[in-house]
Amino acid sequence: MSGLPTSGVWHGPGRVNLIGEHTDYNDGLVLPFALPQGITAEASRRDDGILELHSNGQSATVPLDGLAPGSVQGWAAYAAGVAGALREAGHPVGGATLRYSSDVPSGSGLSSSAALECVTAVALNDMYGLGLSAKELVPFAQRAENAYAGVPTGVLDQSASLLCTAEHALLLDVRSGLSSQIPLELGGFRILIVDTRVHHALGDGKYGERRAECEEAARLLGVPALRDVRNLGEALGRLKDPVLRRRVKHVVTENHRVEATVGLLRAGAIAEVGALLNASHLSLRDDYQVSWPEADFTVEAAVRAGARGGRMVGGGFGGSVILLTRADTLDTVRDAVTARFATAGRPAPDYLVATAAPGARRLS
Ligand code: GAF
Repeated sequence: MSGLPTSGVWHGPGRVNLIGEHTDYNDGLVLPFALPQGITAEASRRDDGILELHSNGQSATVPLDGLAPGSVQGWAAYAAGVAGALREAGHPVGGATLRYSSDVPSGSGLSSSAALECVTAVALNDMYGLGLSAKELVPFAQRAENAYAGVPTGVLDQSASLLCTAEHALLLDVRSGLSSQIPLELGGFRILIVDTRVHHALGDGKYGERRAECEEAARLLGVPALRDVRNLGEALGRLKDPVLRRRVKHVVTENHRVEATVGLLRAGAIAEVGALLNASHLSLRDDYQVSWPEADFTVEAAVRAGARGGRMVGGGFGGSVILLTRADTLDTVRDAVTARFATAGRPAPDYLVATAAPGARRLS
């Protein structure tokens, strides 16, 4: 145990996905970046086999013996699940006390759950000297979410929280697991996050329904995943179900939009990314059908007020929108969106100017 930190402070960031939505579980491409906002854990190791978790005035005491999928409920399952997944794989994780504090709102589509998993993963990895790399921690955080919390997500959020670096977006090819860091040079532009304050939950069935539709379409097309569709026109011609045709169209075109965005970022052409964000939003609204009214009118009002583009982020049915806008039109765009919410009789949204921050790590 010598040389290992037995206590300290760790941080797991939330994320926004610049583009590449609902592509991860189709073996495709995603392009997220980590936010400075996230979950911080004050943690200390203890050797009595107990995980003691504290967050937001709530506490959970989890005996590690007997920890299994389904044995812990609610928010604590996301954290305890990481310890459970590590132990299942034979990693010698004993007890710990973790006190979490968060500045990323839950249900806002900014991945507070992945932040919770990933801060727990890095803290346990360091305190127990497991020697796992950030990339090696990703499947444990994902298993916590899928098996222990029972939410059937892909790997986007955990990869973003663990693998992102400051001032870069992470281009991840989910099938190969290969990733590259793409400089996110905004120049005179800003990315504004609009939390529409419509609560989103991935466990409510609609997310799982989309996944099942994609799997069914891939099966009918005879490909391992929708990532493998080479000729969209031909694939659409072979599918009879109009719903499945829409889902396929979104996934195939969204993967291309990720590649196009990366090309534009590499060319220093951030302004041109706006059109791809708009196209992604329309595809998520009309073909994937996961948008919600507040997201739609946010993008419309922002573009009318001068934003270059915008789109809903995350699983959908609530959460946040990102807008790409010139720094000198930020206030105009924000005011136009706020006014649009008032016209619709909705409570004003919350705003955050996004910057690309480092992934999960020890702070002290
Ligand atoms: C949620 C999921 F957790 C991700 O895995 C991803 O599928 C995303 O929705 C949609 O792109 O954030």
